[in-house]
Amino acid sequence: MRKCLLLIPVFLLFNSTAVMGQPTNHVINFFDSAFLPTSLIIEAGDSVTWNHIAGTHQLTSGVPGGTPGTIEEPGFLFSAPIDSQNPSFTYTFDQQGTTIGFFDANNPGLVGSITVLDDTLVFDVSVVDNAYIPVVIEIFEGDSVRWVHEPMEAFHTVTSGVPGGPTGTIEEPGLLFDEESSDLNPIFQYTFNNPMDLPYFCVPHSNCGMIGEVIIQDRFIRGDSDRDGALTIGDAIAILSYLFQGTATPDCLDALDVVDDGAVNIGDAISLLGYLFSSAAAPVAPFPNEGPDRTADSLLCR
Ligand SMILES: [Cu+2]
Repeated sequence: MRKCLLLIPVFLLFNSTAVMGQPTNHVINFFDSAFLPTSLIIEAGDSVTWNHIAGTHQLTSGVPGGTPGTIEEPGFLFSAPIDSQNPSFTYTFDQQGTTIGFFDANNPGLVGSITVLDDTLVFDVSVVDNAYIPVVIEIFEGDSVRWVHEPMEAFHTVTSGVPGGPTGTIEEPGLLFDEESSDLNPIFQYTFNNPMDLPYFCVPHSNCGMIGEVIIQDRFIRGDSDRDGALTIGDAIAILSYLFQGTATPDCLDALDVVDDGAVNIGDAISLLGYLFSSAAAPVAPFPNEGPDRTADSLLCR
Protein backbone atom coordinates (compact mmCIF):
# COMPACT_ATOMS: atom_id res chain seq x y z
CA MET A 1 0.00 0.00 0.00
CA ARG A 2 1.25 3.44 -0.87
CA LYS A 3 2.52 5.41 2.04
CA CYS A 4 0.66 8.63 2.76
CA LEU A 5 2.81 11.70 2.62
CA LEU A 6 0.55 14.24 4.22
CA LEU A 7 -2.47 14.38 6.40
CA ILE A 8 -4.73 17.36 5.91
CA PRO A 9 -7.38 18.47 8.41
CA VAL A 10 -10.68 17.19 7.07
CA PHE A 11 -13.06 19.83 8.26
CA LEU A 12 -11.24 22.85 6.94
CA LEU A 13 -14.18 24.98 5.96
CA PHE A 14 -13.82 26.73 2.67
CA ASN A 15 -15.49 29.91 1.61
CA SER A 16 -16.03 30.45 -2.07
CA THR A 17 -13.44 32.60 -3.77
CA ALA A 18 -15.60 32.87 -6.87
CA VAL A 19 -17.84 35.59 -5.48
CA MET A 20 -20.35 37.03 -7.89
CA GLY A 21 -19.65 40.72 -8.32
CA GLN A 22 -21.93 43.72 -8.08
CA PRO A 23 -23.82 44.62 -11.26
CA THR A 24 -21.56 46.13 -13.92
CA ASN A 25 -22.39 48.77 -16.50
CA HIS A 26 -20.94 48.01 -19.93
CA VAL A 27 -20.52 50.57 -22.71
CA ILE A 28 -21.00 50.32 -26.47
CA ASN A 29 -20.15 53.35 -28.61
CA PHE A 30 -22.06 54.27 -31.79
CA PHE A 31 -19.70 55.62 -34.43
CA ASP A 32 -20.93 56.87 -37.79
CA SER A 33 -20.77 53.50 -39.54
CA ALA A 34 -20.19 51.01 -36.73
CA PHE A 35 -20.70 50.38 -33.05
CA LEU A 36 -18.00 48.95 -30.84
CA PRO A 37 -17.83 46.45 -29.36
CA THR A 38 -20.35 44.52 -31.43
CA SER A 39 -20.87 41.82 -28.82
CA LEU A 40 -20.65 41.52 -25.06
CA ILE A 41 -20.86 38.72 -22.50
CA ILE A 42 -22.40 39.98 -19.27
CA GLU A 43 -23.89 38.67 -16.04
CA ALA A 44 -27.58 38.85 -15.20
CA GLY A 45 -28.33 42.20 -13.56
CA ASP A 46 -25.64 44.01 -15.54
CA SER A 47 -26.61 46.97 -17.70
CA VAL A 48 -25.40 48.17 -21.08
CA THR A 49 -25.20 51.83 -22.12
CA TRP A 50 -25.07 52.71 -25.81
CA ASN A 51 -23.40 56.09 -26.35
CA HIS A 52 -23.51 58.45 -29.30
CA ILE A 53 -20.16 59.29 -30.84
CA ALA A 54 -21.28 60.15 -34.38
CA GLY A 55 -24.13 59.58 -36.84
CA THR A 56 -27.90 59.16 -36.43
CA HIS A 57 -28.98 55.74 -35.24
CA GLN A 58 -32.04 53.84 -34.08
CA LEU A 59 -30.92 51.24 -31.57
CA THR A 60 -33.35 48.32 -31.78
CA SER A 61 -33.41 45.03 -29.88
CA GLY A 62 -33.82 41.77 -31.79
CA VAL A 63 -32.69 40.94 -35.31
CA PRO A 64 -33.87 42.48 -38.60
CA GLY A 65 -36.96 40.50 -39.66
CA GLY A 66 -37.03 38.55 -36.39
CA THR A 67 -40.09 36.45 -35.48
CA PRO A 68 -42.91 38.56 -33.96
CA GLY A 69 -43.72 37.75 -30.35
CA THR A 70 -40.22 36.48 -29.62
CA ILE A 71 -37.18 38.19 -28.17
CA GLU A 72 -35.92 38.41 -31.78
CA GLU A 73 -38.80 40.67 -32.83
CA PRO A 74 -37.37 44.12 -33.64
CA GLY A 75 -38.03 46.40 -30.67
CA PHE A 76 -39.39 43.59 -28.45
CA LEU A 77 -37.22 44.74 -25.54
CA PHE A 78 -36.20 48.26 -26.53
CA SER A 79 -36.00 50.77 -29.34
CA ALA A 80 -34.29 54.10 -28.83
CA PRO A 81 -32.77 56.84 -30.95
CA ILE A 82 -29.03 57.36 -30.53
CA ASP A 83 -28.06 60.73 -31.98
CA SER A 84 -26.80 64.13 -30.92
CA GLN A 85 -30.13 64.90 -29.21
CA ASN A 86 -30.33 61.48 -27.53
CA PRO A 87 -26.73 60.73 -26.62
CA SER A 88 -27.22 57.54 -24.63
CA PHE A 89 -29.56 54.70 -23.75
CA THR A 90 -29.19 52.17 -20.95
CA TYR A 91 -30.89 48.80 -20.51
CA THR A 92 -30.53 46.31 -17.66
CA PHE A 93 -30.49 42.65 -18.62
CA ASP A 94 -31.80 39.85 -16.42
CA GLN A 95 -32.56 37.26 -19.11
CA GLN A 96 -30.26 34.54 -17.78
CA GLY A 97 -28.66 32.18 -20.25
CA THR A 98 -29.92 34.11 -23.28
CA THR A 99 -28.27 35.85 -26.23
CA ILE A 100 -30.10 39.01 -27.23
CA GLY A 101 -29.53 40.67 -30.58
CA PHE A 102 -29.58 44.38 -31.35
CA PHE A 103 -29.12 46.41 -34.50
CA ASP A 104 -29.32 49.90 -35.98
CA ALA A 105 -32.72 50.23 -37.72
CA ASN A 106 -31.26 53.11 -39.76
CA ASN A 107 -28.56 50.79 -41.03
CA PRO A 108 -29.72 47.18 -40.50
CA GLY A 109 -26.36 45.80 -41.58
CA LEU A 110 -25.07 46.85 -38.18
CA VAL A 111 -25.91 43.95 -35.87
CA GLY A 112 -24.61 42.97 -32.46
CA SER A 113 -25.46 40.76 -29.51
CA ILE A 114 -25.48 40.66 -25.73
CA THR A 115 -25.01 37.25 -24.12
CA VAL A 116 -26.32 37.05 -20.55
CA LEU A 117 -24.64 34.29 -18.58
CA ASP A 118 -26.64 32.09 -16.27
CA ASP A 119 -25.81 32.25 -12.57
CA THR A 120 -24.03 28.94 -12.18
CA LEU A 121 -20.31 28.73 -11.45
CA VAL A 122 -17.50 26.20 -11.77
CA PHE A 123 -15.36 25.63 -8.67
CA ASP A 124 -11.90 24.08 -8.71
CA VAL A 125 -10.60 21.47 -6.30
CA SER A 126 -6.88 20.65 -6.56
CA VAL A 127 -5.79 17.04 -6.26
CA VAL A 128 -2.37 17.58 -4.70
CA ASP A 129 -0.16 16.08 -1.98
CA ASN A 130 -2.52 13.13 -1.46
CA ALA A 131 -5.38 15.47 -0.63
CA TYR A 132 -8.28 17.40 -2.12
CA ILE A 133 -7.86 21.14 -1.60
CA PRO A 134 -10.20 22.55 -0.38
CA VAL A 135 -11.39 19.53 1.53
CA VAL A 136 -14.92 20.87 1.92
CA ILE A 137 -16.46 22.95 -0.82
CA GLU A 138 -19.81 24.76 -0.65
CA ILE A 139 -21.71 25.28 -3.88
CA PHE A 140 -25.30 25.70 -5.04
CA GLU A 141 -27.56 23.55 -7.20
CA GLY A 142 -26.52 23.86 -10.85
CA ASP A 143 -22.88 24.64 -10.04
CA SER A 144 -20.04 22.39 -11.16
CA VAL A 145 -16.88 21.18 -9.48
CA ARG A 146 -13.70 20.57 -11.45
CA TRP A 147 -11.08 18.31 -9.87
CA VAL A 148 -7.64 19.19 -11.22
CA HIS A 149 -4.83 16.66 -10.87
CA GLU A 150 -1.64 18.60 -10.28
CA PRO A 151 1.47 17.61 -12.30
CA MET A 152 3.74 14.94 -10.72
CA GLU A 153 0.93 13.92 -8.39
CA ALA A 154 0.32 10.19 -7.75
CA PHE A 155 -2.60 8.27 -9.25
CA HIS A 156 -5.81 9.02 -7.34
CA THR A 157 -9.53 8.62 -7.80
CA VAL A 158 -12.48 10.92 -7.24
CA THR A 159 -15.12 8.49 -6.00
CA SER A 160 -18.48 9.56 -4.59
CA GLY A 161 -19.61 8.07 -1.28
CA VAL A 162 -17.59 6.61 1.57
CA PRO A 163 -15.61 3.35 1.67
CA GLY A 164 -18.08 0.57 2.47
CA GLY A 165 -21.03 2.98 2.37
CA PRO A 166 -24.52 1.46 2.23
CA THR A 167 -25.83 0.46 -1.20
CA GLY A 168 -28.54 2.67 -2.65
CA THR A 169 -27.56 5.77 -0.67
CA ILE A 170 -25.31 8.66 -1.71
CA GLU A 171 -22.69 7.02 0.53
CA GLU A 172 -22.50 4.01 -1.79
CA PRO A 173 -19.02 4.06 -3.36
CA GLY A 174 -19.20 5.30 -6.94
CA LEU A 175 -22.98 5.82 -7.04
CA LEU A 176 -22.61 9.23 -8.70
CA PHE A 177 -19.05 9.07 -10.02
CA ASP A 178 -15.86 7.06 -9.83
CA GLU A 179 -13.16 8.72 -11.93
CA GLU A 180 -9.42 8.44 -12.00
CA SER A 181 -7.42 11.56 -11.34
CA SER A 182 -4.05 11.11 -13.02
CA ASP A 183 -1.62 12.64 -15.49
CA LEU A 184 -3.60 10.90 -18.25
CA ASN A 185 -6.95 12.12 -16.94
CA PRO A 186 -6.06 15.35 -15.20
CA ILE A 187 -9.50 17.00 -15.13
CA PHE A 188 -12.83 15.64 -14.00
CA GLN A 189 -15.85 17.95 -13.97
CA TYR A 190 -19.27 17.18 -12.54
CA THR A 191 -22.43 19.31 -12.35
CA PHE A 192 -24.58 18.99 -9.24
CA ASN A 193 -28.30 19.49 -9.65
CA ASN A 194 -29.66 18.38 -6.27
CA PRO A 195 -29.02 19.71 -2.78
CA MET A 196 -27.10 17.29 -0.58
CA ASP A 197 -23.97 16.84 1.48
CA LEU A 198 -21.92 14.49 -0.66
CA PRO A 199 -18.83 12.77 0.74
CA TYR A 200 -16.21 11.47 -1.68
CA PHE A 201 -12.86 9.74 -1.40
CA CYS A 202 -9.78 8.40 -3.15
CA VAL A 203 -9.90 4.60 -3.45
CA PRO A 204 -6.12 4.05 -2.88
CA HIS A 205 -5.73 6.70 -0.18
CA SER A 206 -8.96 7.06 1.80
CA ASN A 207 -7.41 5.06 4.62
CA CYS A 208 -4.89 7.83 5.12
CA GLY A 209 -7.41 10.60 5.06
CA MET A 210 -7.81 11.43 1.38
CA ILE A 211 -11.48 12.29 1.59
CA GLY A 212 -13.53 15.35 0.69
CA GLU A 213 -17.02 16.74 0.75
CA VAL A 214 -19.22 18.78 -1.58
CA ILE A 215 -22.03 20.67 0.13
CA ILE A 216 -24.63 21.40 -2.54
CA GLN A 217 -26.99 24.07 -1.27
CA ASP A 218 -30.59 24.66 -2.22
CA ARG A 219 -31.42 27.81 -4.19
CA PHE A 220 -33.66 30.12 -2.21
CA ILE A 221 -35.50 33.44 -2.09
CA ARG A 222 -34.01 35.78 0.49
CA GLY A 223 -36.55 36.53 3.21
CA ASP A 224 -38.64 33.44 2.45
CA SER A 225 -37.95 31.95 5.88
CA ASP A 226 -40.71 29.34 5.68
CA ARG A 227 -39.80 28.39 2.09
CA ASP A 228 -43.34 28.69 0.74
CA GLY A 229 -42.24 30.79 -2.23
CA ALA A 230 -43.71 34.12 -1.08
CA LEU A 231 -42.70 36.86 1.35
CA THR A 232 -45.36 37.39 4.01
CA ILE A 233 -45.62 38.32 7.68
CA GLY A 234 -45.24 34.60 8.38
CA ASP A 235 -41.62 34.82 7.27
CA ALA A 236 -40.91 37.58 9.80
CA ILE A 237 -42.66 35.55 12.49
CA ALA A 238 -40.50 32.53 11.56
CA ILE A 239 -37.35 34.62 12.12
CA LEU A 240 -38.58 35.84 15.52
CA SER A 241 -39.67 32.32 16.55
CA TYR A 242 -36.25 30.94 15.68
CA LEU A 243 -34.48 33.74 17.58
CA PHE A 244 -36.67 34.01 20.67
CA GLN A 245 -38.92 30.99 21.01
CA GLY A 246 -36.46 28.19 20.48
CA THR A 247 -38.06 26.70 17.40
CA ALA A 248 -35.88 24.26 15.49
CA THR A 249 -33.02 25.69 13.44
CA PRO A 250 -34.33 26.15 9.88
CA ASP A 251 -32.62 24.16 7.13
CA CYS A 252 -32.04 27.31 5.11
CA LEU A 253 -30.61 29.93 7.48
CA ASP A 254 -29.52 31.93 4.46
CA ALA A 255 -33.17 32.72 3.70
CA LEU A 256 -33.58 34.32 7.16
CA ASP A 257 -30.58 36.60 6.62
CA VAL A 258 -32.71 39.28 4.98
CA VAL A 259 -29.98 41.95 5.04
CA ASP A 260 -27.23 39.48 4.01
CA ASP A 261 -24.80 40.39 6.76
CA GLY A 262 -23.91 36.76 7.46
CA ALA A 263 -25.96 36.45 10.66
CA VAL A 264 -29.61 36.02 11.61
CA ASN A 265 -30.84 38.60 14.11
CA ILE A 266 -33.79 40.83 14.89
CA GLY A 267 -32.65 43.32 12.26
CA ASP A 268 -33.59 40.77 9.60
CA ALA A 269 -37.17 40.59 10.87
CA ILE A 270 -37.38 44.38 11.09
CA SER A 271 -36.02 44.77 7.57
CA LEU A 272 -38.54 42.25 6.22
CA LEU A 273 -41.46 43.92 8.02
CA GLY A 274 -40.29 47.27 6.70
CA TYR A 275 -40.32 45.91 3.15
CA LEU A 276 -43.78 44.34 3.58
CA PHE A 277 -45.55 47.19 5.35
CA SER A 278 -43.68 50.49 4.97
CA SER A 279 -42.10 50.30 1.52
CA ALA A 280 -38.56 49.91 2.81
CA ALA A 281 -35.93 48.42 0.51
CA ALA A 282 -36.46 44.91 -0.87
CA PRO A 283 -34.13 42.10 0.21
CA VAL A 284 -30.93 41.79 -1.82
CA ALA A 285 -30.41 38.91 -4.26
CA PRO A 286 -31.47 36.17 -4.46
CA PHE A 287 -34.78 38.06 -4.70
CA PRO A 288 -37.48 38.04 -6.02
CA ASN A 289 -36.51 34.82 -7.82
CA GLU A 290 -34.73 31.82 -6.36
CA GLY A 291 -31.00 31.83 -6.74
CA PRO A 292 -27.65 31.23 -5.08
CA ASP A 293 -26.11 33.42 -2.39
CA ARG A 294 -22.56 34.18 -3.49
CA THR A 295 -21.72 36.19 -0.38
CA ALA A 296 -18.98 34.44 1.59
CA ASP A 297 -20.54 33.72 4.98
CA SER A 298 -21.10 30.76 7.27
CA LEU A 299 -24.85 30.47 6.65
CA LEU A 300 -25.99 27.57 4.52
CA CYS A 301 -29.19 26.70 2.68
CA ARG A 302 -30.02 23.03 2.82
CU1 LIG B 1 -5.23 9.05 -3.79
